Amino acid sequence: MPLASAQPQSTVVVTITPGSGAPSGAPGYAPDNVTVVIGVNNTVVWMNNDTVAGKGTNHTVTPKTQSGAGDWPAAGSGNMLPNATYSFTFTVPGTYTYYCTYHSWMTGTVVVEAATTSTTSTHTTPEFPAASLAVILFAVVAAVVLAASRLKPTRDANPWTDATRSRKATTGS
Ligand SMILES: [Cu+2]
Repeated sequence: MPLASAQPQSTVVVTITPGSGAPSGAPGYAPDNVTVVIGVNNTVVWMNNDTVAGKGTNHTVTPKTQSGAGDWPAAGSGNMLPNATYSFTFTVPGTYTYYCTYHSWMTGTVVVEAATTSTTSTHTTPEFPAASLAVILFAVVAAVVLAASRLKPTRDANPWTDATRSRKATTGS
């Protein structure tokens, strides 16, 4: 079981194309070259779509070379009947090549790249607090403005102020 952080968010689909059982159908895998990123799309699904005229052809997805500490089991897919699917989740960065044991002209490559930390943590996290901070700031300013405008007429209509003003006027004359 791979680590939780190595779990992909999406899969990459490689199709075994109709007619790939003949040399003219090379390389037979479409796309025959894929690059995946661990934690993003590091599960590759191969689909045997070679079902021409309802009969179809068996194929395999068999590891040929793996760089570094590649952990792709040598058996690969084993025999794949028409419409069969096979998937493998790559958890070790490196370059992997594979082929079909029945048809030597069928070859493909998977390049596995290490997880980039910026995609999950550095990029998305700061944007949310910044946005909510702006909303909070706007709400505070709006509340202060609203409160100030409500206080004003109340102070003007204060009877105490009016009384003081009229008393002053009386003593003045
Ligand atoms: Cu084949």
